[in-house]
Amino acid sequence: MRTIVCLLVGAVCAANVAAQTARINQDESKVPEFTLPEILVSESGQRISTVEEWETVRKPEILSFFSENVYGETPKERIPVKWTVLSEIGDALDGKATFRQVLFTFGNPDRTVDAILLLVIPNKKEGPVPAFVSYNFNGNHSICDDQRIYYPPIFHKVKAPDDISWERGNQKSRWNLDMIVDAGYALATMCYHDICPDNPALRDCSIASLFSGFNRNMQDYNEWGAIGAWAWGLSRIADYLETVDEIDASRLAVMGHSRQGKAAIWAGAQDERFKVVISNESGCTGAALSKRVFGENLSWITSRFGYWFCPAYRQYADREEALPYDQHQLLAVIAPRHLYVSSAEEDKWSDPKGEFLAAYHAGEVYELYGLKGLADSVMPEIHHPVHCDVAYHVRAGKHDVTDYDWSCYLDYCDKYL
Ligand code: GTR
Repeated sequence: MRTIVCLLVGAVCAANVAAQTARINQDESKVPEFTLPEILVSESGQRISTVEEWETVRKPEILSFFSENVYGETPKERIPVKWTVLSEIGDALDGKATFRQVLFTFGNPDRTVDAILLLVIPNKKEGPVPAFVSYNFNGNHSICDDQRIYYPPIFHKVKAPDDISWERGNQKSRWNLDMIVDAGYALATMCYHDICPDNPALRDCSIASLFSGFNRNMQDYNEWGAIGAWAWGLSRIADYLETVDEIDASRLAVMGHSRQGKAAIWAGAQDERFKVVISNESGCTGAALSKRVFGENLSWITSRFGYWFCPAYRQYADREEALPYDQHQLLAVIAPRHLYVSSAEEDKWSDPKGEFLAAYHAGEVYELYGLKGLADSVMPEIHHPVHCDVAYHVRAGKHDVTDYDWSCYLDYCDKYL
């Protein structure tokens, strides 16, 4: 009997997935006609033509839409944090770098959440260095082979027993530490599950649980989801970096891949300490325009990953045409700080063209500041990065972070950070 029920449930789930997959469009000729919401016209119809109008009228409107309807409101309450240096490894990367591992203990003694930051600092430097702030997916120990890197505190709760991607060094191809350090940059990285496990059943272990009025089941319309919590955590890393002598905290770049690209954009939109915001293939509800309904769409993302967003966001599932805002407006909020959007040719799920177009249209606000957006509305060719104040590249290959991506980010940061 039990087997039959399981089989039936399995068949229904598979049918649902198949039905949803069928609704995923990856054919450019089937992109619906749409009008892109105006960046420079306010809700009351006022045309925005100065930086002052932008900053006082339009930018706050855009930020409130995204916080009330998409990612949820970031609580203002201050959560106490204690930083404890766990280890200092001066001879990392063949003596080129220092690895400092810092335990962040959030909360009060009766209820805490732990996270470990790995700070990679170049040993050769003349003064404080700029830093990339970026989460890793599978633990600090997955970004390089060094045996001395600790596993994340949340490790045993989130790791599936047979998941080899959690092995030491397993994700090192995404983190060319030599390249970053040789270019004179530090890297501050943390496992994103430490801040908020990417599993709604573990919401009790996330930093969200430390705030007063914590709601385990996320019933409030505007309550922040996991992306909001991850973005909050990126800002807490920035708080710490402001106290580190070797880091120039006026030169921080926040970078994220995929779901972490979404979090990096949301963090960059809210926290002006991030001077460069880099979205690596962030796709749906990241850099890509939702109204194109190409690749991952709102029905899919809110049913699979509803807990990333506030409950209000579901009202737009299958109703992209009803969205009063789109992602180009969120990207524009980052101006006049620097913005880099990148795509991978084979990553249709993330809609490379939609990512490019959002970055292109965000340029309107950069121009208001006298800066340069992407000049051409036609996507550049593969491996032809465009580095204006807004930057974009598309590379060959799949959804991933590669040395090519990093080399482009480093070139861009050398110029603008
Ligand atoms: C996918 C999800 C995307 C993207 C990606 C990732 O399954 O549909 O929105 O975030 O995961 O984070 O790797």
